Amino acid sequence: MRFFVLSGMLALVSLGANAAELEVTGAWLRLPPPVSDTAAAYMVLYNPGGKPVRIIGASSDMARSVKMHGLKVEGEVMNMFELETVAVAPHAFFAFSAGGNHLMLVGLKKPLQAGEEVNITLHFADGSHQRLKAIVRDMRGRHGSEQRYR
Ligand SMILES: [Cu+2]
Repeated sequence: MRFFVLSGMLALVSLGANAAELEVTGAWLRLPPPVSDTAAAYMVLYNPGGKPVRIIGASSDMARSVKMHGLKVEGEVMNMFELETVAVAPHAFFAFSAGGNHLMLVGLKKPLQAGEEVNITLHFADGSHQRLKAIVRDMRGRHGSEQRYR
């Protein structure tokens, strides 16, 4: 009997190790203007595993929903479009970055403060998920390329 309990526990441990997991660096959220209830989040993801990791969505306790967006230029206008899934290849990076793909927190539940950390959860196709923290940065007054997308 004791043997069965032990082997059950080992199975649980190995399941956890097999779940999709990404290395997250530099996760941040742009402090939105006070009138806005959306905020863009950026980060670099690395897949250290041997299988592709497919992100099928994201969520946050701070927002009604979190979308994955891409950007494309149409004429002189920069338009966002929704990404259904994002696949991170084995041993490859994927960047959500200013001026490119990003996460979009929609329906912020309260005003964000610079320096605050916001929980974001990535949801994977294998049913697992991963929590991360993004720090809120106030970029007002800085003239970078990303200013154009407001
Ligand atoms: Cu967006």
